[in-house]
Amino acid sequence: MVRKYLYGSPFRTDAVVKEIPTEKTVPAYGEIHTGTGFAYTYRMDESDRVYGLGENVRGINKRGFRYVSDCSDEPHHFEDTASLYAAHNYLIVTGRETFGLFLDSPARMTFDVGFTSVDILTVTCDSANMALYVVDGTDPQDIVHQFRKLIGRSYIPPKFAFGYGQSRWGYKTAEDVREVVRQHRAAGVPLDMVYLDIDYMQDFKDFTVNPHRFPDFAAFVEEMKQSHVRLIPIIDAGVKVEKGYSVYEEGVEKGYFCRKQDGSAFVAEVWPGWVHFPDVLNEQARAWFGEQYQVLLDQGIEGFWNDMNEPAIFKSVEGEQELRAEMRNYLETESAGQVWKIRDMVMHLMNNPKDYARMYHQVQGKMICHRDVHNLYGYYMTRAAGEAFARLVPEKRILLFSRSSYIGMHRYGGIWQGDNLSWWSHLRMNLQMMPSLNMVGILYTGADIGGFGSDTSRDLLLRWLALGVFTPLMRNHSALGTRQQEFYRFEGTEDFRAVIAVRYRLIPYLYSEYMKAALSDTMMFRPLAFVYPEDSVAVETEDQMMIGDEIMIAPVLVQNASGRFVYLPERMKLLRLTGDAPIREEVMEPGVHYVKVALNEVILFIREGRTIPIGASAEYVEALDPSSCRMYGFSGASYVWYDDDGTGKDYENPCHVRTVNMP
Ligand code: MIG
Repeated sequence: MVRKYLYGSPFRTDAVVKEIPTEKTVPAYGEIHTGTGFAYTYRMDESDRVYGLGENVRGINKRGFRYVSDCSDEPHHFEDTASLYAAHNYLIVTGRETFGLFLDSPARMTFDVGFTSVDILTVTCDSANMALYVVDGTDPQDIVHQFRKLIGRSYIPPKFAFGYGQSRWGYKTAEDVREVVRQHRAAGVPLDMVYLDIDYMQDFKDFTVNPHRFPDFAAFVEEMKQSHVRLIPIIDAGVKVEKGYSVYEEGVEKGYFCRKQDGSAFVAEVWPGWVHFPDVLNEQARAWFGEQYQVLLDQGIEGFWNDMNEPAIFKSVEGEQELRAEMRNYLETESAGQVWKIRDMVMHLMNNPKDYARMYHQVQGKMICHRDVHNLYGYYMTRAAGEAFARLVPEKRILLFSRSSYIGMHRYGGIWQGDNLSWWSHLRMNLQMMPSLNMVGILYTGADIGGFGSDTSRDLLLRWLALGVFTPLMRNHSALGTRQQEFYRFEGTEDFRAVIAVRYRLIPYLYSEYMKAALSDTMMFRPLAFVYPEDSVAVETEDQMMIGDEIMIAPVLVQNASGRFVYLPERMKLLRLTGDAPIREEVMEPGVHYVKVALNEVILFIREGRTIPIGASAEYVEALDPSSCRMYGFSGASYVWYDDDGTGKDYENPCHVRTVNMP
């Protein structure tokens, strides 16, 4: 049961797809205060656990810390970074009482989950206008299910998107890309996608391709397809200000860029230099921006990643002017030594709230200050693309994922988990974010494998790949200037092949579980706490994960470990997979076990009474042979197996589902 409460006149975010009547009474749980802002307070019982908040730092149980929804470009986030790239204002409280909360406002919001005061949960929002949804249900999984029905079906990517992708900020030319493909094919390492980062563009102009680096782009896209590799270009939020550049000129002419309050252009600097931001909150502008993707679709492109859409700003014209003035003032009045002041001035040029307050949208004839709707920008940019694809290529699934997001965006695309670092703690965070993202409908997701910033190491990359084997988005990506981390940069490349090939052996199961989760509004990645709520050890186990109804994973998350302790809440069968080698199996009793895990090995646990299909690997998704699948697990068990051609949209067709028994 979902109930809706309205305070003031909230901005219509389109997070929710189901119209439900507004309640006249007050919510059953917690208290609400409105004034200049909005505040929700709930007194937590000692036994209460709090889940949700999607893309965020720390554990799966969010209790004991505070988090802020304020979409931010945070390439150096730490354990205490309050805001990442997304705003997912959704919580589940479970314990004495069990309920879900969705606070639908695009304004900045703070979640103090027993941080200031251990048993008080407070959500405060800068704006007093709020649509609040309260979900009653029997348990967290039921609450997620009802919430997911409220916000609509999750995005479904093409099947090739379940393959392995190689990316790096720094691939510049067609030859760079060819080399990546050659290396993978030569070593027999599966590969389905190579990502194009900003250097493929002409001067970082969206929807252009540098003709010197890619002399005949369409032919190159086709050449790659002959090698069964899709190119996935990046699109940035900012459109370069440049006379003669059609996207810029058309946007200006039609008034489709964000402006300042006085109607003049809002100008900011990002990679292309000075840019305008398309006003994706405006319906016409959104349709127009979405149609720009056609240029690349026409050249054979079948997938995109949308970047810098918080939107990230290096500086604005006004910010630069202010800095100059402050600098002059500082140099004239301050004595030397306080260098940090200058540093701070420069730092605050980037992603400055003052700039977000200067920027305006035109929504249904009304000027809306960007500051008040900031958290929607990434969602709406990605929505622009998703809506356009539905019009331009209605029969086709296009791969699409975004950096920034808000609840509702899961209907149009997935996300990657932003600029992480090559840290073991970020490997753990990747795992722990998965179920929280599933709670808000984001199923197609994964993190930059190996870590984006800083230098990775061989064992970190192998362990990260072994987790990435299970995440729908499996992409190795890294930043310019960091250690190169394609598998072939390391010794013992056969170990990498052994791990990545396992992904392809598991695609029949992973794709099936993804599709079932999407089609039935359920989670693919489930915390042990949701599956074994009566088991007090399972409830606190956050470094293992359930995937679908059948398996549990327990990735190695620390350096120099030859294995790890694994907690089994029930009897399970351990499977050890190394490339195409015969799978080694062992039934294990409930309790704690130390399990050795070699660097070239992927382990998983099948629950008692369950079975899953595992096939032979292949060099790319389309070469997978369903007839190579065998059922693994417990004899007599049956599995509901979803499969389709991975391109069409007739998901509901019953011919895609069959029940298979383990002999
Ligand atoms: O300011 O396009 O998160 O994946 O490689 C950095 C360059 C801009 C940020 C993205 C990252 C990408 C990078 N981008």
